[in-house]
Amino acid sequence: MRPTEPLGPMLERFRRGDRLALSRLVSLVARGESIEAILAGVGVAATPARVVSLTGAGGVGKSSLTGKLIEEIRRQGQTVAVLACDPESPVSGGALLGDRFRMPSRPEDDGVFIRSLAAAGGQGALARHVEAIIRLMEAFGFGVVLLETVGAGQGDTAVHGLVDVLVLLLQPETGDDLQWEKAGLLEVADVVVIHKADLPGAERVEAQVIAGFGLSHTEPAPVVLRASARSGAGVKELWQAIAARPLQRGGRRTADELFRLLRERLAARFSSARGEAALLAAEWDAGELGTEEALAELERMLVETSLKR
Ligand SMILES: Nc1nc2c(ncn2[C@@H]2O[C@H](COP(=O)(O)OP(=O)(O)OP(=O)(O)O)[C@@H](O)[C@H]2O)c(=O)[nH]1
Ligand SMILES: [Mg+2]
Repeated sequence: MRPTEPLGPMLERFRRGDRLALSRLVSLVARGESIEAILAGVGVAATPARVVSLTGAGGVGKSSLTGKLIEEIRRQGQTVAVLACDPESPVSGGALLGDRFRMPSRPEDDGVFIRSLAAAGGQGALARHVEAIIRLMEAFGFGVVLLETVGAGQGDTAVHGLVDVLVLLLQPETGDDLQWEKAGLLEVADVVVIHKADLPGAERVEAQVIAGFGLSHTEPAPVVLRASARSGAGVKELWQAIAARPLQRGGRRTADELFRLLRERLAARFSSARGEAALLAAEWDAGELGTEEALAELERMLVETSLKR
């Protein structure tokens, strides 16, 4: 094993604003090492950062738009840390190649810090590390933390609980509107961006999204706007919309969101169930047991196991 630098001096350098120390601490946290000791050492930020997630399907333009947002945020005189959270992609040298290409990396600008994170140890682990890494960024003094996340996975749901403003990116003509609705993301988004607005069909998607919101009554109402990283249109407006949201860590909450999480958890528990539940499922599968009967029985098991705890 590589000899590791002692934590004490590294924390000291972090507190003096040394970016190399910041980078090293991020690596330590991402590997899950002594998170508590590190966080105790960096302390709590005097001013909380505005933590924003950009979420959307692969290829919707999250990295490109993040690049544009970085420029806008810097124009407004604020500093920004970007964390690209990608549970799937292989990591090379601590950076996802694709993201490096599309985001401006500007070593000369101390106001920008870009880092890609992968999920060693699963998505739940990623979310836990991201929470700690956000705290590192805040303690270092960044005014804005942008998270790029891929969307509807369970790990992402956990990440959403860590942000103040959730931005959902959709694009014209891919038919993913339904997917987002199913994932409950449209409901929890603070800002919905119809991205690649230079392509045909953006207005139609925007109208659909707005019509969908007509049915819900969340406060404050989500913002829907069109933007294009390619032309730069809408980027300023997007940042204004993000900056105008109240700082609310954990973001918009709805009862539906909670029930959706419960459904996910139950599905996971039962899909790995052994014994009684698995037997029951097999009987249902074989047609020996009706659906109502099977559900009632599962419900009974659930209540019994929770009473036993
Ligand atoms: N027409 C158009 N294409 C865009 C725009 N922004 C990005 N693209 C293209 O969309 C593709 C994906 O862009 P990325 O920024 O990598 O998208 P991403 O969501 O970060 O992708 P992943 O990180 O792989 O999930 C690239 O080929 C971009 O050139 C835009 O505003 N208009
Ligand atoms: Mg990307």
